[in-house]
Amino acid sequence: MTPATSTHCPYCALQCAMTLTPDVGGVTVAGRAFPTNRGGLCKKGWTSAELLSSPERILEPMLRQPDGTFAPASWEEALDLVAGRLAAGRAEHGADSVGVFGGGGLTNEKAYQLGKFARLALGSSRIDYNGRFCMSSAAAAGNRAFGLDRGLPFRVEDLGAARTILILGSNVAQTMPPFIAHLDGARKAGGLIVVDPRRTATARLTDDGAGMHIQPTPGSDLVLLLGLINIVISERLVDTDYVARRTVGFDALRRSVGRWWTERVQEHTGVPVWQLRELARRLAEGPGTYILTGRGVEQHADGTDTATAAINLSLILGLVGTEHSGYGTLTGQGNGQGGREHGQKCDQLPGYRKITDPAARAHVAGVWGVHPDSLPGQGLPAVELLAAMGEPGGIRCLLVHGSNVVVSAPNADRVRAGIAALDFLVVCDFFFSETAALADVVLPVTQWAEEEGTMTSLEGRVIRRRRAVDAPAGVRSELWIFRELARRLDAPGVYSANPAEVFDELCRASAGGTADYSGLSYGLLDTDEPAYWPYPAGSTGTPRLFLDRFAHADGLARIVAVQARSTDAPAQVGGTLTLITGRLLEHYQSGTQTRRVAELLTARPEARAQLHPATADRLGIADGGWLELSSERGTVRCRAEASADIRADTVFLPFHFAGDECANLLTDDVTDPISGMPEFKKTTVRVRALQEAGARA
Ligand SMILES: Nc1nc2c(c(=O)[nH]1)N[C@H]1C(S)=C(S)[C@@H](COP(=O)(O)OP(=O)(O)OC[C@H]3O[C@@H](n4cnc5c(=O)[nH]c(N)nc54)[C@H](O)[C@@H]3O)O[C@H]1N2
Ligand SMILES: Nc1nc2c(c(=O)[nH]1)N[C@H]1C(S)=C(S)[C@@H](COP(=O)(O)OP(=O)(O)OC[C@H]3O[C@@H](n4cnc5c(=O)[nH]c(N)nc54)[C@H](O)[C@@H]3O)O[C@H]1N2
Ligand code: SF4
Ligand SMILES: [Mo]
Repeated sequence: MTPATSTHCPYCALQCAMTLTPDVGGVTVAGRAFPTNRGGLCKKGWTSAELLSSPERILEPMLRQPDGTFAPASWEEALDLVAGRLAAGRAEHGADSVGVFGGGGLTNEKAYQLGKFARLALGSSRIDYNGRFCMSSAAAAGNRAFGLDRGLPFRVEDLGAARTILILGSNVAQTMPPFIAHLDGARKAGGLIVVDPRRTATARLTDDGAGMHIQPTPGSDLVLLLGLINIVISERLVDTDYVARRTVGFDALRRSVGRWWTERVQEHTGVPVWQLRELARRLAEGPGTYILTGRGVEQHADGTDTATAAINLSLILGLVGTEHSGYGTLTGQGNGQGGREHGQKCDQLPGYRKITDPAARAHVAGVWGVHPDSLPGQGLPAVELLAAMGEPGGIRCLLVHGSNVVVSAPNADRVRAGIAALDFLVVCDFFFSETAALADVVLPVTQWAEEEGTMTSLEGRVIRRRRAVDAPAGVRSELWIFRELARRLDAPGVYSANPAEVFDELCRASAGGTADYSGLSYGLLDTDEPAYWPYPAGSTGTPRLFLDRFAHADGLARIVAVQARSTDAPAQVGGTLTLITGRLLEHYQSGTQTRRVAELLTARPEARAQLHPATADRLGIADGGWLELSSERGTVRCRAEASADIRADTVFLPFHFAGDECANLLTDDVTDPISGMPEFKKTTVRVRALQEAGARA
């Protein structure tokens, strides 16, 4: 009998533990006991192994032909072509004409090697990744306040003992289903509070006992939080001892929130005054209070300030860095946490170091065996990187590893136009994603169960993802591809294709940095002992952060007073609504993977725009009927789903679909000035009914 392999799910940051057992019919998936999932998996996890043997899998390098079709090629031929074109592009237009786009699904080893490959082998500063769309606002806020960004600075299990949990803009019941078991304690105590413009599956969990669902206008969370801070201060609910001992900046905060009196907050957010007061009172009841944020409040042009306001509220209540309370953000992608630590961000070197810091450059250059001056400087954040495609002095060649940007980046039409203007696009993927379909070269890579690696979960725990099956003969690991390309490019430095060796190097490169992994090794991780970073050599890791001090030099947290910039809610007149975009249980991200799983596609074959029955009636749109949404950027046509679960001024569209149904045809590429996060969660759209015949004409 083939032995079972203990590993983790390929998808989200909960990194549910699973066992994979190969047999004649394929690979059997079973849930495995682990603190985050307690043996549970969601539908995506259960069906994940089907993709290993998908008939749509790319099994050979594919080269675009003069007639526009793809033809298979040998690895020699494909790699020679890619290296030749990259070298020529660099020689003619400079190293920064080559861009690299990474992903938060890559293992730590791949993310690390991608950053090194971009800086050393290509000599380009222009690398960034899809985590810019995902975690950047919360990460920026965490760095600013605490001096360190680890999504949850405590263990997921700690939530079990909470009496009150405030979830701001996250639908965990659909985005991380096994996570909701950790909310049981708060639910039983009547203390689960969910803030979401939609009555989601997560909001419904507040129905037990005395939980609360608060349904604000989209994008008004910053005002809501400023109002709550004002109540906490004026009703003397502040933990003054904690604020004095552990923070700086309270006075400026107090001065800044005075104008957000409750009636004014009600007017801007639509949240009644009584709910605001009740919410503030409950949060201050402690101990056992946690505040969690998700993409709903972070994916806005003021996302960093909104996350900062949530942190300020947590700090004045004395929640952060204690054994029984906390603040955290729910990281999304499988390696969303590790993916933001090892150097695929444009401003970053491994160990969560700043690329502009001379000491960091010297350390990392030492590990890489090059002179610090040979490392490029800071590059462009993701949205700017994509906008630079085809621009003068911009990107002419692009390598994509682990993202489907023509579906998932904002202002999709502009991204498509940018790609069309490139000289050369290389995509590494397992499938012809909508982005791979536009490439000049597609390099087929190994899937999660076919390679060794490590991932860092939403709680900062480094885990081993183990190989369970052999890869098909024609595909290669990304580490192998980096090595082969680096060799062809005569690159300085060593590029091992062995994940354990790359991990050892990553650990050395991270030593002394914020995200220090230097005490870790495959040997240690193979014991499955919990390993939370920072894990410096000689330590046993850090399950709970900030218990004694924050990561700023003086050990104190920064309360940073922030203001709401635009407080005018868009006018809801005629057919104008506020579009919010997000997720369905069955699909993952741009859908490249889950739209290829029959069970998931059958359950959710298409995008449906969720809108309130009263709004649908007013606009003459039938439940299940066709409608058109249009913004200044583009137009989407899809069917309607009438539901009283959404505010009447709001429409929701999932972003998992392509073609006419691609939500990002509508979104704008305006970004948060601090984090570079696009505004996925607030777009003004006009909505109108379509005759069925006209829909697809
Ligand atoms: N099924 C599934 N699970 C996933 C993923 C997936 O694609 N599919 N992706 C993973 C990844 S990468 C991520 S980042 C996470 C994301 O996980 P979540 O943050 O839970 O996901 P979203 O659906 O993007 O947004 C959450 C909620 O925000 C609400 N929202 C929208 N606008 C606002 C607003 O202005 N204010 C407030 N308060 N709420 C608002 C939406 O109604 C939505 O219910 O999920 C991870 N898990
Ligand atoms: N409108 C709207 N847009 C959004 C969001 C939203 O809420 N609303 N959410 C944003 C968020 S939070 C995120 S995280 C992004 C995600 O969106 P994307 O960045 O597009 O992420 P995926 O769809 O997971 O794309 C991963 C691609 O890489 C492939 N892949 C998976 N693993 C690997 C690997 O190890 N190596 C390589 N080479 N390829 C791999 C998959 O097959 C897939 O084609 O979308 C963002 N876009
Ligand atoms: S919750 Fe996330 S990690 Fe767990 S099975 Fe589902 S997709 Fe996989
Ligand atoms: Mo994400």
